Amino acid sequence: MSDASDAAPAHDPDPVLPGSALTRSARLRAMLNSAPLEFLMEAHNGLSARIVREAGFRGIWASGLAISAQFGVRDNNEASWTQIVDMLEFMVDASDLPILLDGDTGYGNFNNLRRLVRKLEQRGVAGVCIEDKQFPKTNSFLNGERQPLADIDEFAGKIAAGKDTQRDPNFCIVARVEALIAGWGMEEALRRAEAYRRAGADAILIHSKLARADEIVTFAREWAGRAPLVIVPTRYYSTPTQVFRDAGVSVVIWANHMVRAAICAMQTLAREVHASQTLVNVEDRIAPVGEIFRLQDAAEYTAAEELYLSAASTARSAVVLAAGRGTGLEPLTEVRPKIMLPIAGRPLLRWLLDAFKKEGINEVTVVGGYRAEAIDPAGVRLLLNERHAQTGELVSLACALPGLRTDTLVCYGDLLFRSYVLRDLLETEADFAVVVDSSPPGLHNRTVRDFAVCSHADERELFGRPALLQHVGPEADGGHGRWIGMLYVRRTGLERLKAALAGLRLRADFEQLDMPALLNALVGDGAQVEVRYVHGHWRGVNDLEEFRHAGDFAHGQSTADDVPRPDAGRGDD
Ligand code: SPV
Ligand code: MG
Repeated sequence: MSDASDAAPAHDPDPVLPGSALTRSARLRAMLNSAPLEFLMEAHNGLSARIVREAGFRGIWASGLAISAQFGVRDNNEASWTQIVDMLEFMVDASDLPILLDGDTGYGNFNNLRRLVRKLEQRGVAGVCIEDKQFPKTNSFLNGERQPLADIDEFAGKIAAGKDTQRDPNFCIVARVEALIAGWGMEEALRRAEAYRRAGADAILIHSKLARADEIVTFAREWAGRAPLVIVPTRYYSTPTQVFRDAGVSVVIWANHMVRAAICAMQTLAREVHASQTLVNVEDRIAPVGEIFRLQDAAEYTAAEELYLSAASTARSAVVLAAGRGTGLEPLTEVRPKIMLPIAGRPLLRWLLDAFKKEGINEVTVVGGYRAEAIDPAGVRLLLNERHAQTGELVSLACALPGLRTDTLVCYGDLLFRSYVLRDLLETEADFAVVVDSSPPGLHNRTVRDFAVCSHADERELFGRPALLQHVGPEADGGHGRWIGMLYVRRTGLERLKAALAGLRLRADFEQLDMPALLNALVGDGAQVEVRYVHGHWRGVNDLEEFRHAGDFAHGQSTADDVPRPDAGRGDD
């Protein structure tokens, strides 16, 4: 059987509803056999199948006309039957509704139908409707009266072959009678319908091209409920639906209205955009891109990615803290935050993004605050610490924390550095790692709050013994260097980072706390924070003096060899 769940629950209040434990074929069968009038809506691809389901329909007509039209070909079996079946697979995946395929003539003789039935069952299609014409067919509304009908016995044999082939007892074969369309008259139509019923057809589709439902109603009266009746009121569309109910019809097919609606919408839009050469007039009248994502269930993908991909992921992200105005650069930060200061012709942020990209950090979150509107959002996720004027760095970090899933660099927004500084940091395998500059603190020309006390000093010639951070603070005594404003957190350390931040939140002064407080909390909590020593090769941009030198440094960065010279100190400019 085609669906995984075959058994009907003992008491199903509505066996036709999608999502019920019934298979799709069982639901289609129930629609055909139930007393109330049911409706199938046309769909022609995965997207339209999803839209039909969301509108509340309980079943889908996979129209031959509409599917060939969306391929841009004629309804003359120009699309191959396997192309149709491939499309059905998308439709089955996009919607849990039962699908009745408009299978034309079965794409050949009894043997072609047998293979079709097998393939449809395998793909979860609930049933097929075949019409008593000859392959290759043409649409019934195109010179319908000129079209030759199938031999009645040959067609009955085809139905029997299909019924004998199906494995799922609920798979439905609907026999479509074209005698009225072809002008053979009511008697022939009834004769054929009866022959097809006897051959095993689960329902009869009686087709008419008249603008009134008269011959359908007459047929239904004469037929007298010998098998479920299906109709396609494309031409007699103005007939009140109650007429079909009163006639005892089982299922009405709205056969081509989704593709016609799409054609109309696309023509209007294309003409208008072509004429006006702008999108501004149409944007609000069409589905937002987000609606496409919703219909594609993009959110499920994102969730699955987190579940299955993050463990093996080499993805890296960065959080850039750029909310504060800082002091020392007031004349330059009237209209923009520090991260947008031009350094050698480009905003500081662009230098950072370049450096990140080189190391495969593609997901960058910038937490802005002061003059955040001046931050160029291209290529970054921009978050806002609205209370930046009253709060410290940890409040900004907390804005970005919920979105973090991968290895993450937390970095100040006013940093320039040689690329090896970041590369070496990312090579550490510890959950937490920081960059500490071991060049003499005396060279720093401002009050520094982030001296680093480490387990041991920089042993520049003795590689292999990573130092661990012990404390960061303003006290130079005993310090082994200066933390430059970069913290790398492995994915495996994120929970601990979040816990440390949550712990700090309990402090009354949390809103004023900066990154050193977090580093100290991590260390205090027993986390090993590995130290990567550098000796210069980076710049902060904290005052006019530093700003003036930053341009030269950045220039050197883009042209210089990135390998550090062993004796190069902070004064490498
Ligand atoms: C279809 O939708 O392709 C049909 C119905 O076969 S009709 O076009 O009305 O013949
Ligand atoms: Mg058709």
